Amino acid sequence: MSAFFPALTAGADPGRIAVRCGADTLTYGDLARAARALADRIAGADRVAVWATPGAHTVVAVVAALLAGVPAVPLNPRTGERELAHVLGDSAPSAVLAGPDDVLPAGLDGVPRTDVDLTSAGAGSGPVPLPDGPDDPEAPALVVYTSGTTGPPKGVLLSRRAVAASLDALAGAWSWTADDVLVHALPLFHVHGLVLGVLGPLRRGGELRHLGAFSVEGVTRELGAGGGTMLFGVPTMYHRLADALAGDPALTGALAGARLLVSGSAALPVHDHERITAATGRTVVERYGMTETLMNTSVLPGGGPRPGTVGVPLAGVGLRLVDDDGSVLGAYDGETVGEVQVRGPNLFSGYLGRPEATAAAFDGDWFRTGDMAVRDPDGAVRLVGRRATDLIKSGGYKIGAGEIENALLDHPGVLEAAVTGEPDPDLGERIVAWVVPVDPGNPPTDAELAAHVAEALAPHKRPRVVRHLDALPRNDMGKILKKALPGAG
Ligand code: MCA
Ligand code: AMP
Repeated sequence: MSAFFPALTAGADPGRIAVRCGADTLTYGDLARAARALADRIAGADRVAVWATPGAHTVVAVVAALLAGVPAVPLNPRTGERELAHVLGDSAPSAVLAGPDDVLPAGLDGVPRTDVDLTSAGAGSGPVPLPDGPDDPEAPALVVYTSGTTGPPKGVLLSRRAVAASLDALAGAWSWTADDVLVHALPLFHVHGLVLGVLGPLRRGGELRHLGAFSVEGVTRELGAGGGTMLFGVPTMYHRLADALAGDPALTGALAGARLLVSGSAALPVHDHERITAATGRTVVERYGMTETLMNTSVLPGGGPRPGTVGVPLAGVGLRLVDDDGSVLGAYDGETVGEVQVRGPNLFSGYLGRPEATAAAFDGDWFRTGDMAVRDPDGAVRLVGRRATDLIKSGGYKIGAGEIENALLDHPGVLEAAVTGEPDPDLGERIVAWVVPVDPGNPPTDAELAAHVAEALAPHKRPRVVRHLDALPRNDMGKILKKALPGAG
């Protein structure tokens, strides 16, 4: 019996498709058998890392960890050396779960490997007795790493309660059921792709089609003839779909035929909303969330298009706007700006090993999101900016300027470095590195600096633009004045 995944239980139809990723197809019966076998092998571990490639092995690994009650730490399979060392040192997993063909980097040499065996899926057809993890809903299910403004990423502890509450609130808002076939190509080491995109359909008893990598053709195929009913994506993906719509009737038909198109992780520009609606007649529904809070708000499907807003608080979520002086703002006037604070069963349990950072993130039981917003007269939340300018959202990934600056300063050719984000039509924001070279006559090339950051941290954190300066603008105290960078601010 699994209360977390009712569709994996003995009474549910084991022949129903749970997951299709590339060549791998798993029914609920297959998934139950493969996850059960793996859960038995990891039972009793304190924590396991998951080499989160975009495929069926990751799905089985995370389901097994939930069944065994062992917190899972998803790892970006493209993570660079420095970031991987940090995550492993911080989370101390007792094993790493990986596909049998995955080649793991040297940084994982000290962590025992457990292969995820999909073939155990085929070893039977009867009902599988399943463990259901701990009874305690507060037990951690996942530790997901997220960037802050300074320093290395922090591990966000997500309980079984938070994951279940957020998924069930979304199911209510979106009428998400076992009949839905969810299509997406999101990475499986962040909340969007893993919690919403994998645990979401499995908790409903529906189907997941993961594309492996995003492509217009893949979306067209799986949403169209493939029978997909829902699409999840970040704005960069919807921007690329909007670009492709004009000459592509098959894509137009596929999007028009979907029951629900959902965008999140960053703002979808109104222009892209409009292009998609004009071509397909469908409105893209935006929802607003955060690693620490899971999902907070959503536009309600069928309520009319609301480009530029992220909708209303989901069931169980308390949301308020707070002024700089700490006073609560009650105006629903579409003008009064305050920081978004949220509370509810969707919230995380704390940052792993960082009680001070956890305490600083809360005002009583309200979590300070750092997002600035207004409320429209109908209660819809309109995000207007972020409190911290040192957080960059690129391709839907949250990236701290400080972590890139530290990586750049490790390069022998870099004397000083500052990192900013600037608007980008495809990525939302692109990462710009401002660099003072050690030797102005022989500065490191842009490609060298991009590769250096990609190898230390992750490819999506690499600077897309490098600008050379003789010196960084600083105030009397020596602090870098990013707003004084040429053309910035
Ligand atoms: C290029 N590449 C490199 C380098 N240059 N690799 C190493 N070193 C270099 N110097 C490689 C990349 O690894 C990649 O390989 C390819 O070149 C293209 O890279 P890039 O241009 O960075 O990526 P892209 O193809 O443009 O990706 C766009 C994307 C991606 C698909 C939209 O940004 C994406 O998946 N975003 C999703 C982010 C997300 O899920 N955020 C959720 C967190 P290859 O082609 O082989 O891959 S937010 C969240 O969870 C909250 C709760 C929420 O609200 O959702
Ligand atoms: P992350 O910490 O990576 O989970 O990213 C969370 C942040 O993404 C939020 O604090 C917001 O700034 C941003 N975000 C998520 N969804 C949306 C959305 N629909 N519109 C605008 N920003 C969003």
